Amino acid sequence: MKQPATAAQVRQPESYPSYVSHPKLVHWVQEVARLAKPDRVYWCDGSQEEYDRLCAEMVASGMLIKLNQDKRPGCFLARSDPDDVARMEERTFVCSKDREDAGPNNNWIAPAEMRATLNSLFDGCMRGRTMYVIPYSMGPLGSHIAHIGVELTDSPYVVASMRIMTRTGRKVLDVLGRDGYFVPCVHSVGAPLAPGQKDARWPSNKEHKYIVHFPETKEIWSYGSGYGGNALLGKKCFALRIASIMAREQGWLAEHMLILGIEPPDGEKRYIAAAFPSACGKTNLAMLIPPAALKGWKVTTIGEDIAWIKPGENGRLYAINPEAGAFGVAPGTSDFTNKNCMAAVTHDTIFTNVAMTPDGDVWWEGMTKEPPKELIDWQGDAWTPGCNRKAAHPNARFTVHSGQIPSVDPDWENPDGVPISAFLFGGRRATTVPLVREAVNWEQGVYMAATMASETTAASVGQVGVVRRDPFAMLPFCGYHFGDYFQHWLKIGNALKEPPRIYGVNWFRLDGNGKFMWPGYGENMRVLKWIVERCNGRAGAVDTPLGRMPRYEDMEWQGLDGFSRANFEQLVTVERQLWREELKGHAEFFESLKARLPRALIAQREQLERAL
Ligand code: O2Y
Ligand code: MN
Repeated sequence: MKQPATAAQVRQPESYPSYVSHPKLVHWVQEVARLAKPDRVYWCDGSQEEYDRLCAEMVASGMLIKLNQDKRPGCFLARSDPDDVARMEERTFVCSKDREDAGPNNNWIAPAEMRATLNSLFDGCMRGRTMYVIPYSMGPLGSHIAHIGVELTDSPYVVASMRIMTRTGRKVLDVLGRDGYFVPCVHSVGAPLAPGQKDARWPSNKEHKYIVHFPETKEIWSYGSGYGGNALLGKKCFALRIASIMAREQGWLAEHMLILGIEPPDGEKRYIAAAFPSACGKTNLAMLIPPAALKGWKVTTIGEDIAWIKPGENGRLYAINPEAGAFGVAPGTSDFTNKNCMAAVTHDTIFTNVAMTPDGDVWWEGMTKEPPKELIDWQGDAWTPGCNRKAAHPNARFTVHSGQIPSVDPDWENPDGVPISAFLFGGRRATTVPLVREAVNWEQGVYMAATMASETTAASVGQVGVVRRDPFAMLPFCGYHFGDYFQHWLKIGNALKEPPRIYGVNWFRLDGNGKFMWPGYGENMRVLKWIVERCNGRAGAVDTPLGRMPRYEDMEWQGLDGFSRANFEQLVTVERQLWREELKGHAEFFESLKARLPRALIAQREQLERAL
C-alpha cells in the first residue's frame, strides 16, 4: 500500500515513500522484506540530516564512538568484531549457471544450491532490526558511464558508509525513474534480535559468511559480515565483480585501478590509470605529491581504487571513478607517505578499527615515529608501547569522501570521464621485475598485465614472500573466467584508434640486505614523469626483451641524493636466468586457464622466450 510520507519516517514493510515510482523496485524490496522479516523498512533519502541522525543512533547504541570534535570534527570510530576484520576471499562466490564461466579464479557453487542456502539463511535474518533501502549511483549521477544499484541492508554502519562512498538516496531514484535498470544487492549481518535482546556492539554471524554474485541475473547477496568489501556492496561486489561482467557484455572495462592526472609545467595534461594488487600503496600513488625538485609538475586525484573505462566515439578511452569516497588502509599512512590523505581525514571521516588516544583522537602504526604513551586499542583495551600488541588492526580503515582530498582533480565528477593516456600495472616483486618498462604494443601490454604477480606480505593471505599471480590486480575481483577477461582486453584495444600506452612498474625491488632499492612514495613521480614525457613524445627509451626502458639520461634525477647511476642500472637490468624461471611461472599460470586462454598471449610468451 502506497502512503504519502517523507523518507525520514520509519515505515511498515509494505509501505514506501510517495516519491518512489518504480514498481519493480518496490516489488523486489517487499519480496526481500517478506523473506528477511525486518521489524521496519526504511527508505534512505541520502540527506545530511539522515546521516547525522543515523550516526547519533549508532553512538547511542555503542556501534560508533564520537571522536574529539575539536580535533576531528564530524569523525567517528567503529570497532568491529575481531572475527570480522577484512574481505573474505574464501567466502566469496560467483554462481554462474556454467561452472566454466566463473573460471578457476572464482569459487563456484551451483546457483540452485546457493539460492537454497541463501533462502534458508535470509529467512527471518533481519528480525528485530530495520531494513534500510539504499538507492545508489556508481559514478556521477546520470553519467553515461555510471550505473545504479540498490542495497538492502540491516546495518546502519553500511548506510552511513555508502553515503560517503557513493551517491545515495532520493536523487538516485529521480535518475532511475519508473523503469530504470538497477543491480539488486541484499546484505544482512546475519544476527536477528529476539524481542528484548540486547544488540552486539558489532553484530555479525560467526558461523556463516557468504558473499555471493549471480552473473546471469546480476544480483549480489551478502550474509554474515558487516565489514568493508563484504558489506559495502557498491565497491568490490558491484563496481568490480558484477561490473566486470556487465563491461564484457557491453564493451567497456571495470578495473581495479586508481586514476590520476599529471600536469607537466609545459606540456599536455595526461591521465593515467594504474592497477596494483591490495597492499601495494595504491592510495599513496593516487594522492602523490611530487618532490620539490620536479618544479611545476602537478598530480591530481580522480580515484584511488576502481575505474570504469569506456571507449569514446573518437577511439580513445574515457574513465570515471565509480566511487565517491575512499575506504583506505590507515596503518602506514602518515604525513610522509600520504600528506593529502592525512589532510582528508581530519574531519567528517568514519574510522574503523584504529586506536584511540586518551583525548579522543585516532592513531595507528606508522602515523608517527613514536607512538603515544598510552592508547585504547582497536578492541577497546588499554594499550602501551611494548605491550606486544598492535594498537590498530593492520586492516584498520578510514572512510572519507573524495571531495575532502586536497589533490582531488577538478574533473573528478565529470560525467564524460577523463581521457586515459597510459595504463600502469605493478606488483610487489623483490627480484626479477624492473623498475619500469613500456610495452611495444597493446598485446605485449596485455601479456604484461596478465602475468603480473605480487609477493605476499604479512598483511595478505598465506605464507610471506610467495609469488602469487594477480593478473591486472583483478584476482579477487574478476567476475568471470580470466581467459575470457584477457580476450576482452585484447578486443577492446584492437578497436581503439588511440590506445593508451601500457607500462609495467615495480617499486619493491630489494637489495642483498633486504632493503628497498627504490625510494618510492613521492619519488615515484620520476617514473610518472618519464611516462608522461613518453606520451608527449619528449623522452627517449631503449629496446629490451621485456619492452622499452628508460636509460639513466631519460629520467630526471635532480634532488634525489644518494641514488646513483649504478643503483638505476641494477633496477633495470634484465636478469635472463631469473626471467627464464619467471616464464615457467607464466606457463604454469596459463596452463590453469586451458582452452580459454587467447592464442595471442601464448604467442607473446613464446616471443619473449625467444627474445631472452
Ligand atoms: O578488507 C576490506 O574489506 C577492504 S579491501 C579494500 C578496500 C579498499 C580498497 N581496496 C581493497 C582491496 O582489497 O583491494
Ligand atoms: Mn582495492
